[in-house]
Amino acid sequence: MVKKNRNIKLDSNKLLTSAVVATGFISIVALIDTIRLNKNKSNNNSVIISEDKKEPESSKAMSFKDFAASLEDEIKKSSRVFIIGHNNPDLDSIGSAIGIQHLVTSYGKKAYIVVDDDETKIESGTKRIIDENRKKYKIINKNMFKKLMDEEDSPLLIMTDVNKKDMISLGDSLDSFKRIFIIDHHSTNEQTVSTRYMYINEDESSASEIVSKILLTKKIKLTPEVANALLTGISLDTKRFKQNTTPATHDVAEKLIDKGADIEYVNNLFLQDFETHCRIQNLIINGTIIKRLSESLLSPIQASFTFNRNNPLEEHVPEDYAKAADQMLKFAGVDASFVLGYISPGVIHVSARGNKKVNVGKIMDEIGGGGNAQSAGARIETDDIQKLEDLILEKAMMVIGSDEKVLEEPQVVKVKQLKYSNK
Ligand SMILES: [Mn+2]
Repeated sequence: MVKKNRNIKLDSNKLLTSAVVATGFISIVALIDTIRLNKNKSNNNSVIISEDKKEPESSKAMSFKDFAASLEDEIKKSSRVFIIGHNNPDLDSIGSAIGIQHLVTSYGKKAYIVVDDDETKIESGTKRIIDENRKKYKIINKNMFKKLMDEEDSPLLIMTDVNKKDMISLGDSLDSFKRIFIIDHHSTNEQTVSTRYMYINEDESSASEIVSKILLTKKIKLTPEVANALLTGISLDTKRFKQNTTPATHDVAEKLIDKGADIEYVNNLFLQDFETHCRIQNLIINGTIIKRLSESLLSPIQASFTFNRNNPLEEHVPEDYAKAADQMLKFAGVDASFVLGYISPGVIHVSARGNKKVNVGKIMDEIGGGGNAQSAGARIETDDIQKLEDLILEKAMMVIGSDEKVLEEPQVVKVKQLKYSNK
């Protein structure tokens, strides 16, 4: 899911600075879209078990069945189980956590889901699930978690939709767990929590699909609510069954519907609220320019560059930029979209999307971000958004120019301002 982006200081004198600050930000682009940045396919399709604490990747495989069996054994040995998804939870993170909560409680054990994020910043569908189910699924914050941990001798931790230390908010408490299970579909790196019990399979659509399979294999009776939560997670990470799906994904979805998942409920969670829609449209309309990056007459390459030019310092949540970039790519003639904006004073978030003609991952790499060919992002420290846009344009032309002749001066098309009158 996530590549840790290097956090670059944009020096006004030296734009191409390579001052890579080691303490990076995490690309929220990836979190929001749950796009697997720099996806390195694992070389096996099943469980990764690591005995070597330093190199979780160098691992050997174990069958899904054995993993599920170990999970069951360890849950049964525990009195309390804590479940945690990634920071800035999305529907897959919370959906899979709810599925695991259901698994644990069906063995007669207590399970708590830890969510310690600023609730005002949680994406609306996820927030709705949390609000509606806080009591039912024992969703607790970090303070409550610490209290419960103090009473516990040998707690069990289950991480879902995440495998990295820097993406969960347990801090030092992580060291208190002697037993940690990881259920995930994202690549691993040096931040990956070391444990014997990892099921990390990048070929799975979502953590919710994996959890559904565990529940179905164990023949755990599902409630319609749990089936809903799981189907929602799968829907998010497959972009509503448009990507990352296998026949097994559809099979699981069918079974969840059979257990009472309601498609209408799931669809409703994906509806955008009006306010968010207006913020995104405002961002697009107030500052998109479309620039031609290559001269080719038959198939010119064009990119849209968006930031709020009327109010460049305006701050948004990162998902606004990601959604705006998604939208801009849908217009005819746009082969790549770059949306820039502040997320806090002096910190700009960039969301980049490309079609098959433009590898935006390479372009974001050039400015210190990361991502895959079609979806990428960056976090840059700068107070000069215009300069950053110029830099992205320059890098975009450079990346494209590697096999195309580029225009000396990009063609600039300003999106017309809509004017309303009271007449
Ligand atoms: Mn996921």
